Amino acid sequence: MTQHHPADRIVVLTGAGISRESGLETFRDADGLWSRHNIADVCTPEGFRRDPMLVDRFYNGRRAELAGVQPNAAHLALAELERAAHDGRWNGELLIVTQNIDDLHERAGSHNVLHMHGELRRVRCTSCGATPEWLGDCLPDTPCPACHRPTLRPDVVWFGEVPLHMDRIETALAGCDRFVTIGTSGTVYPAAGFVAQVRDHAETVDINLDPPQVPTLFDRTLIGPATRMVPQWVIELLGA
Ligand code: BJW
Repeated sequence: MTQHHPADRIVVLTGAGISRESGLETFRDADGLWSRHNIADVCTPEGFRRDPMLVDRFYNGRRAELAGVQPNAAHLALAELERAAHDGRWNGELLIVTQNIDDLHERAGSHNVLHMHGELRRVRCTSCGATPEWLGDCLPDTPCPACHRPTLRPDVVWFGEVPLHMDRIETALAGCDRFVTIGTSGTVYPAAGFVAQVRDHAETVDINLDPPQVPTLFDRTLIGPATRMVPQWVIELLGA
Protein backbone atom coordinates (compact mmCIF):
# COMPACT_ATOMS: atom_id res chain seq x y z
CA MET A 1 0.00 0.00 0.00
CA THR A 2 1.32 3.44 -0.87
CA GLN A 3 1.20 5.88 2.01
CA HIS A 4 0.46 9.41 0.86
CA HIS A 5 -0.05 10.87 4.29
CA PRO A 6 2.80 10.61 6.75
CA ALA A 7 1.59 9.11 10.02
CA ASP A 8 3.95 11.13 12.16
CA ARG A 9 4.44 14.80 11.36
CA ILE A 10 7.18 16.18 13.56
CA VAL A 11 8.28 19.75 14.11
CA VAL A 12 11.66 20.02 15.85
CA LEU A 13 12.61 23.42 17.29
CA THR A 14 16.34 23.75 17.88
CA GLY A 15 18.27 26.31 19.91
CA ALA A 16 21.87 27.17 20.70
CA GLY A 17 22.29 24.07 22.92
CA ILE A 18 22.28 21.72 19.92
CA SER A 19 25.39 23.44 18.55
CA ARG A 20 27.18 23.71 21.91
CA GLU A 21 29.02 20.41 21.54
CA SER A 22 30.23 21.52 18.09
CA GLY A 23 32.02 24.34 19.92
CA LEU A 24 29.60 27.25 19.43
CA GLU A 25 28.56 29.21 22.50
CA THR A 26 24.98 29.44 23.76
CA PHE A 27 23.55 32.79 24.88
CA ARG A 28 22.28 32.40 28.42
CA ASP A 29 24.50 29.69 29.94
CA ALA A 30 27.06 30.94 32.50
CA ASP A 31 29.83 30.92 29.86
CA GLY A 32 27.49 32.04 27.05
CA LEU A 33 27.64 35.03 24.70
CA TRP A 34 25.64 37.27 27.05
CA SER A 35 28.30 36.88 29.73
CA ARG A 36 30.65 38.94 27.52
CA HIS A 37 28.35 40.99 25.27
CA ASN A 38 25.53 43.37 26.10
CA ILE A 39 22.30 42.18 24.44
CA ALA A 40 21.04 45.71 23.83
CA ASP A 41 24.32 46.63 22.07
CA VAL A 42 24.60 43.69 19.67
CA CYS A 43 21.09 42.24 19.28
CA THR A 44 18.75 45.17 18.70
CA PRO A 45 18.15 47.52 15.74
CA GLU A 46 18.90 50.45 18.09
CA GLY A 47 22.29 48.94 18.97
CA PHE A 48 23.12 48.59 15.27
CA ARG A 49 22.12 52.20 14.54
CA ARG A 50 24.25 53.41 17.47
CA ASP A 51 27.39 51.40 16.67
CA PRO A 52 27.27 49.40 13.43
CA MET A 53 31.02 48.62 13.63
CA LEU A 54 30.62 46.88 17.01
CA VAL A 55 27.69 44.81 15.73
CA ASP A 56 29.37 43.93 12.41
CA ARG A 57 32.47 42.80 14.33
CA PHE A 58 30.37 40.66 16.69
CA TYR A 59 28.80 38.82 13.73
CA ASN A 60 32.08 38.72 11.72
CA GLY A 61 33.68 36.94 14.68
CA ARG A 62 30.85 34.42 14.91
CA ARG A 63 30.88 33.89 11.11
CA ALA A 64 34.62 33.17 11.24
CA GLU A 65 34.08 30.71 14.13
CA LEU A 66 31.51 28.84 12.07
CA ALA A 67 34.16 27.92 9.49
CA GLY A 68 36.10 26.04 12.18
CA VAL A 69 33.30 23.86 13.60
CA GLN A 70 31.46 20.77 12.36
CA PRO A 71 27.94 19.40 12.82
CA ASN A 72 27.72 16.98 15.75
CA ALA A 73 25.86 13.70 16.37
CA ALA A 74 22.62 15.56 17.19
CA HIS A 75 22.55 17.45 13.87
CA LEU A 76 23.49 14.22 12.06
CA ALA A 77 20.72 12.21 13.75
CA LEU A 78 18.09 14.75 12.63
CA ALA A 79 19.44 14.59 9.07
CA GLU A 80 19.23 10.78 9.23
CA LEU A 81 15.56 11.03 10.30
CA GLU A 82 14.79 13.24 7.29
CA ARG A 83 16.59 10.74 5.03
CA ALA A 84 14.60 7.86 6.57
CA ALA A 85 11.38 9.66 5.64
CA HIS A 86 12.68 10.27 2.15
CA ASP A 87 13.72 6.60 1.64
CA GLY A 88 10.44 5.28 3.04
CA ARG A 89 12.09 3.72 6.10
CA TRP A 90 10.00 5.92 8.35
CA ASN A 91 6.41 6.96 7.67
CA GLY A 92 6.81 10.47 8.91
CA GLU A 93 7.69 14.02 7.99
CA LEU A 94 10.24 16.23 9.69
CA LEU A 95 10.50 20.02 9.68
CA ILE A 96 13.35 21.63 11.59
CA VAL A 97 12.58 25.13 12.79
CA THR A 98 15.81 26.53 14.11
CA GLN A 99 16.47 29.64 16.16
CA ASN A 100 20.14 29.20 15.28
CA ILE A 101 21.86 31.29 12.67
CA ASP A 102 24.62 28.71 12.11
CA ASP A 103 24.41 26.33 9.13
CA LEU A 104 25.16 23.08 10.98
CA HIS A 105 21.78 21.47 10.18
CA GLU A 106 22.39 22.02 6.45
CA ARG A 107 25.98 20.82 6.67
CA ALA A 108 24.75 17.67 8.45
CA GLY A 109 22.50 16.99 5.43
CA SER A 110 19.09 18.36 6.50
CA HIS A 111 17.08 20.11 3.76
CA ASN A 112 13.79 20.86 5.47
CA VAL A 113 15.06 23.68 7.70
CA LEU A 114 13.58 27.10 8.48
CA HIS A 115 15.87 29.69 10.11
CA MET A 116 13.40 31.80 12.06
CA HIS A 117 16.14 34.12 13.42
CA GLY A 118 18.02 34.41 10.12
CA GLU A 119 21.37 33.12 8.91
CA LEU A 120 24.96 34.02 9.65
CA ARG A 121 26.04 33.06 6.14
CA ARG A 122 23.95 35.85 4.57
CA VAL A 123 23.81 39.61 4.85
CA ARG A 124 20.86 41.84 3.98
CA CYS A 125 20.85 45.17 2.17
CA THR A 126 18.53 47.65 3.84
CA SER A 127 18.36 49.67 0.57
CA CYS A 128 17.52 47.06 -2.07
CA GLY A 129 16.54 44.05 0.06
CA ALA A 130 19.12 41.67 -1.47
CA THR A 131 20.26 38.85 0.86
CA PRO A 132 23.53 37.65 -0.71
CA GLU A 133 25.47 34.72 0.67
CA TRP A 134 28.34 36.10 2.75
CA LEU A 135 31.21 34.02 4.09
CA GLY A 136 33.78 36.68 4.97
CA ASP A 137 33.72 39.92 6.94
CA CYS A 138 31.18 42.70 6.44
CA LEU A 139 31.80 46.26 7.68
CA PRO A 140 29.70 49.45 7.71
CA ASP A 141 31.34 50.69 4.48
CA THR A 142 31.10 47.38 2.57
CA PRO A 143 29.09 47.98 -0.65
CA CYS A 144 26.08 45.81 -1.47
CA PRO A 145 27.00 43.55 -4.41
CA ALA A 146 23.59 44.26 -5.98
CA CYS A 147 23.03 48.03 -5.54
CA HIS A 148 26.54 49.12 -4.46
CA ARG A 149 25.28 51.15 -1.50
CA PRO A 150 27.06 50.63 1.86
CA THR A 151 23.87 49.51 3.56
CA LEU A 152 24.45 45.88 4.47
CA ARG A 153 23.53 44.38 7.85
CA PRO A 154 23.66 40.87 9.26
CA ASP A 155 20.65 38.87 7.99
CA VAL A 156 19.52 38.05 11.50
CA VAL A 157 16.43 38.83 13.58
CA TRP A 158 17.08 41.11 16.53
CA PHE A 159 14.80 41.85 19.49
CA GLY A 160 11.80 43.85 18.37
CA GLU A 161 11.99 42.50 14.81
CA VAL A 162 9.59 39.97 13.33
CA PRO A 163 10.96 36.42 13.01
CA LEU A 164 11.09 34.88 9.52
CA HIS A 165 8.88 32.20 7.88
CA MET A 166 6.16 32.61 10.53
CA ASP A 167 3.33 31.60 8.16
CA ARG A 168 4.96 28.30 7.28
CA ILE A 169 5.89 27.68 10.90
CA GLU A 170 2.33 28.33 12.14
CA THR A 171 0.90 25.97 9.50
CA ALA A 172 3.36 23.21 10.44
CA LEU A 173 2.65 23.65 14.16
CA ALA A 174 -1.10 23.48 13.61
CA GLY A 175 -0.74 20.20 11.69
CA CYS A 176 1.95 18.40 13.69
CA ASP A 177 1.64 15.17 15.70
CA ARG A 178 4.80 15.75 17.73
CA PHE A 179 6.71 18.84 18.74
CA VAL A 180 10.25 18.45 20.04
CA THR A 181 12.53 21.18 21.35
CA ILE A 182 16.28 20.64 21.56
CA GLY A 183 18.77 22.85 23.42
CA THR A 184 16.68 25.95 23.90
CA SER A 185 16.02 27.83 27.12
CA GLY A 186 12.48 28.72 26.03
CA THR A 187 12.88 32.36 27.00
CA VAL A 188 12.56 34.08 23.63
CA TYR A 189 9.14 34.57 22.00
CA PRO A 190 7.45 33.66 19.73
CA ALA A 191 9.43 30.35 19.78
CA ALA A 192 8.91 29.98 23.54
CA GLY A 193 5.15 29.97 22.99
CA PHE A 194 5.04 27.15 20.42
CA VAL A 195 4.63 24.40 23.04
CA ALA A 196 1.46 26.04 24.39
CA GLN A 197 0.08 26.28 20.84
CA VAL A 198 0.51 22.57 20.05
CA ARG A 199 -0.03 20.73 23.31
CA ASP A 200 -3.71 20.02 22.72
CA HIS A 201 -3.00 18.07 19.51
CA ALA A 202 0.67 17.00 19.63
CA GLU A 203 2.97 15.01 21.89
CA THR A 204 5.55 17.46 23.25
CA VAL A 205 9.13 16.56 24.15
CA ASP A 206 11.93 18.76 25.51
CA ILE A 207 15.57 17.67 25.18
CA ASN A 208 17.98 19.73 27.29
CA LEU A 209 21.24 19.35 29.16
CA ASP A 210 19.68 20.70 32.37
CA PRO A 211 16.39 19.80 34.03
CA PRO A 212 13.75 22.54 33.71
CA GLN A 213 13.95 25.32 36.34
CA VAL A 214 10.19 25.75 36.46
CA PRO A 215 7.34 23.30 35.78
CA THR A 216 7.02 22.99 32.00
CA LEU A 217 4.21 22.31 29.58
CA PHE A 218 6.05 19.39 27.94
CA ASP A 219 4.74 15.80 28.11
CA ARG A 220 8.29 14.42 28.29
CA THR A 221 11.65 15.88 29.20
CA LEU A 222 14.83 14.07 28.17
CA ILE A 223 17.75 15.35 30.21
CA GLY A 224 21.29 15.05 28.86
CA PRO A 225 23.66 16.33 26.18
CA ALA A 226 22.09 16.68 22.73
CA THR A 227 24.76 14.47 21.13
CA ARG A 228 23.57 11.57 23.30
CA MET A 229 19.83 12.26 23.69
CA VAL A 230 18.94 13.17 20.08
CA PRO A 231 20.45 10.03 18.46
CA GLN A 232 18.70 7.95 21.18
CA TRP A 233 15.37 9.62 20.44
CA VAL A 234 15.80 9.11 16.67
CA ILE A 235 16.64 5.41 17.15
CA GLU A 236 13.52 5.07 19.31
CA LEU A 237 11.40 6.59 16.49
CA LEU A 238 12.96 4.54 13.68
CA GLY A 239 12.74 1.35 15.72
CA ALA A 240 9.05 1.89 16.48
C1 BJW B 1 22.13 22.16 25.94
C2 BJW B 1 23.47 21.83 25.74
C3 BJW B 1 23.74 20.52 25.23
C4 BJW B 1 23.39 23.83 26.55
N1 BJW B 1 22.73 19.70 24.95
N2 BJW B 1 21.15 21.32 25.64
C5 BJW B 1 7.51 39.97 26.97
C6 BJW B 1 6.76 38.83 26.79
C7 BJW B 1 6.76 38.16 25.58
C8 BJW B 1 7.55 38.59 24.54
C9 BJW B 1 8.31 39.73 24.72
C10 BJW B 1 8.28 40.41 25.91
N3 BJW B 1 9.11 41.47 25.80
C11 BJW B 1 9.67 41.46 24.56
C12 BJW B 1 9.19 40.40 23.90
C13 BJW B 1 9.54 39.97 22.53
C14 BJW B 1 10.95 39.42 22.42
C15 BJW B 1 11.21 38.44 23.55
O1 BJW B 1 10.90 37.25 23.47
N4 BJW B 1 11.85 38.85 24.62
C16 BJW B 1 12.08 37.94 25.76
C17 BJW B 1 13.53 37.99 26.14
C18 BJW B 1 11.10 38.29 26.85
N5 BJW B 1 10.99 38.74 21.16
C19 BJW B 1 11.24 39.37 20.02
O2 BJW B 1 11.50 40.56 19.99
C20 BJW B 1 11.15 38.56 18.75
N6 BJW B 1 10.26 39.21 17.86
C21 BJW B 1 8.93 39.29 18.09
O3 BJW B 1 8.41 38.85 19.10
O4 BJW B 1 8.24 39.92 17.09
C22 BJW B 1 6.81 40.05 17.25
C23 BJW B 1 6.10 39.06 16.37
C24 BJW B 1 6.25 37.70 16.58
C25 BJW B 1 5.59 36.79 15.77
C26 BJW B 1 4.80 37.23 14.75
C27 BJW B 1 4.67 38.59 14.53
C28 BJW B 1 5.32 39.51 15.34
C29 BJW B 1 12.52 38.46 18.08
C30 BJW B 1 13.48 37.65 18.87
C31 BJW B 1 14.85 37.66 18.20
C32 BJW B 1 15.86 36.86 19.00
N7 BJW B 1 17.13 37.05 18.44
C33 BJW B 1 18.28 36.30 18.98
C34 BJW B 1 19.54 36.77 18.20
C35 BJW B 1 19.53 36.19 16.79
C36 BJW B 1 20.81 36.39 16.08
C37 BJW B 1 22.00 35.81 16.82
O5 BJW B 1 22.14 34.59 16.96
O6 BJW B 1 22.82 36.63 17.24
O7 BJW B 1 18.09 34.91 18.81
S1 BJW B 1 18.47 36.48 20.74
C38 BJW B 1 19.03 34.83 21.01
O8 BJW B 1 18.08 34.08 21.82
C39 BJW B 1 19.02 34.17 19.63
C40 BJW B 1 18.48 32.81 19.96
O9 BJW B 1 17.97 32.20 18.79
C41 BJW B 1 17.47 33.08 21.01
C42 BJW B 1 17.08 31.87 21.85
O10 BJW B 1 18.17 31.39 22.57
P1 BJW B 1 18.36 29.82 22.78
O11 BJW B 1 18.66 29.18 21.48
O12 BJW B 1 17.24 29.28 23.56
O13 BJW B 1 19.74 29.79 23.61
P2 BJW B 1 19.96 29.92 25.22
O14 BJW B 1 21.38 30.26 25.42
O15 BJW B 1 18.95 30.78 25.82
O16 BJW B 1 19.68 28.44 25.76
C43 BJW B 1 20.53 27.35 25.44
C44 BJW B 1 19.92 26.10 26.04
O17 BJW B 1 20.69 24.98 25.63
C45 BJW B 1 19.92 26.09 27.58
O18 BJW B 1 18.64 25.71 28.03
C46 BJW B 1 20.97 25.01 27.94
O19 BJW B 1 20.64 24.30 29.13
C47 BJW B 1 20.91 24.12 26.73
N8 BJW B 1 22.15 23.37 26.44
N9 BJW B 1 24.29 22.82 26.16
C48 BJW B 1 21.49 20.07 25.18
N10 BJW B 1 25.05 20.08 25.04
